[in-house]
Amino acid sequence: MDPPERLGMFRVVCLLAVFDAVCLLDTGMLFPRESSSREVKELNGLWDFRADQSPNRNQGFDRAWYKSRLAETGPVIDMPVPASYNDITQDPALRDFIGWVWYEREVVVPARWVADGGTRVVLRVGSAHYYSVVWVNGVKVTEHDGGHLPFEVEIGSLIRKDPTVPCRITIAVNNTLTLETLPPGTIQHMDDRTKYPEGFFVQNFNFDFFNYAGIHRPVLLYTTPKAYVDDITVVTDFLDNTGLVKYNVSVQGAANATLSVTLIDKDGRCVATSNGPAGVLKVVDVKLWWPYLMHENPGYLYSMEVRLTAADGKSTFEDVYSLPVGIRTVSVTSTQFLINNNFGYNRLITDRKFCGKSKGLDWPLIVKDFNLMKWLGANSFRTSHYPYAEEILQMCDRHGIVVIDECPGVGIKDIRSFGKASLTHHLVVMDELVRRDKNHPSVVMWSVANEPAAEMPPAEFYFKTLIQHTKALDPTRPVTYITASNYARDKGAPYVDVICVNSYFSWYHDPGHLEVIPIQLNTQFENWYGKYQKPIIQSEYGADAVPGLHSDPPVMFTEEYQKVVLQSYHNVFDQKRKQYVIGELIWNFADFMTVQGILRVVGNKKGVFTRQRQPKAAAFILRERYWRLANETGRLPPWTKYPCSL
Ligand code: BDP
Repeated sequence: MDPPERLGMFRVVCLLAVFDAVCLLDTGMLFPRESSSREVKELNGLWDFRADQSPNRNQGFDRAWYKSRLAETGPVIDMPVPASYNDITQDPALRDFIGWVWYEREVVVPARWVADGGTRVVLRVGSAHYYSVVWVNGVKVTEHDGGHLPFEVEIGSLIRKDPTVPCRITIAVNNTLTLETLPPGTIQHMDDRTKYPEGFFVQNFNFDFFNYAGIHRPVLLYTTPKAYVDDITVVTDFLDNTGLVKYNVSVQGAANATLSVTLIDKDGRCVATSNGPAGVLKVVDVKLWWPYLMHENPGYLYSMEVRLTAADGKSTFEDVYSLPVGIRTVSVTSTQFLINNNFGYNRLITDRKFCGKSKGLDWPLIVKDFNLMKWLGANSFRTSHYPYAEEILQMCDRHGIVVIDECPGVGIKDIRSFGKASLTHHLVVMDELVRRDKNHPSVVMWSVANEPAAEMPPAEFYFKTLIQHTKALDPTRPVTYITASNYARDKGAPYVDVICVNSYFSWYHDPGHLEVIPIQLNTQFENWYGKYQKPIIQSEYGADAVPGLHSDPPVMFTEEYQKVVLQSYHNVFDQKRKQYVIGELIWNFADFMTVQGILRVVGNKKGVFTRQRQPKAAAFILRERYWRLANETGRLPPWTKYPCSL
């Protein structure tokens, strides 16, 4: 039975239409997968690398380093891809480098890719921070603005020009942040020669993590036929025990293509079929996608196989793409967040950064972090403060980890970053984010920013536009931003679906006074709910703890203090989760690196795990709590009861 308060505001719209066409991007960005018609060649490994240390950082462009091998125009070092370059050497100048760095690699392209003019060869960069320009054999092929989302370009005709030449890929990446980048920043030149050396400048920004840079996610070549599946959008629903998968497929390279769509379950059985570019697949006895610890079989995925056939008079093309699909619904009421019409209290939410030594995609670390999350009994996280790799979202789909997908809108504090150019770029970033992540069942909400200066007058127009645009892009998911503003002055809050609020009582406010937490946290919740009547997530709370520092009674920076802060917050959550508090996200999953400053001792120490992923005392408090909350649902089979053997 549907609960009466299920207004289903997102569901209703989603039955009417698969996402609206307000997106300004004209192509899809499907994750590159191998199939009978597609091949993938990873270009990960060692690339040649040089940072442009010239005073204006422009020598590489002035001397056209892309025109010949990088090693011919100066010294190069080995640089792993994917990885941040900052911590790879012992050189502080490279760690703190600001400006253009150059990567280059030669690739052997399979002869049949070159020979077959009916094959598209696509060069794809998973992400490079921040601005990238790409050349193939000295010819500029694309550029991309933004540090955490993929971009790609077709290079088939270029490599066919002279098949005897190896394919030389050059990528220049600039990590400079300006008032109009996302996140924003400013460059400050220090011209007082009595204090600073010639040419001294710094990058300023208002966020609390090291501005790691470089090619952070896989670079690869993949093929498709000339006529191909360019994009797929799925929206899912269910009625009783029938699942509904509404789909839309867009095709490029053929005016007329035949499409057949098959939905296959985990055992390889075909459960539904359809034809044509749009339709609804009906799945009898549906197995819904459930979050971890909300069901005994979480993260159930079907596979949707899209098969395209097209002819251009001379040749016939066949393309096959398989998309994992989880069937679930998401809806929000004034007090609840429902997945499949069930209120699970988004409890167990924790927060984390998949960020060890750098920001580069790191499989051992990712798998370790998923194991730690499951050990804790956590079932979700926020991608603070930028989109994570698609590979991580795929893990979330499979393991039933619920995600608030956050764009890189962090540190928007300067009034000049609320201008037209910033907003235009922010809208494009949301387009790119939704285009990339729209089909992940794990993604249940979009977050357009973290702690912007939402009290400033331009914030109202800025966030109204941004949130309405995101809702039009995807009417099936709620939209939020993470606030630290005062409830009475927050200009964007009327437009969000869920209030997400960060607070650090007894840390940044009243440091050392643990006794203020109950009253201040209560007041925080009453004020926000009283004003907006929307469900609330505590999207950050915590305290720094230097591992191994102890004190009883607790003092700041000890493991005991961190424990008591968390416990004091939890006591209030336990009252408020009976009303309208729908989730709790500790800050942070693991310690992480920041810029150097008087508030940070080798990085931010609010992790409940160290950077090496060892638990602090607080991790055991969370584990106890998360499993207890999970058990309270009464929905778990006995073998998951805590304490359990994992
Ligand atoms: C919050 C920010 C987060 C910081 C945290 C802190 O959202 O990025 O790391 O404060 O200071 O306000 O630890």
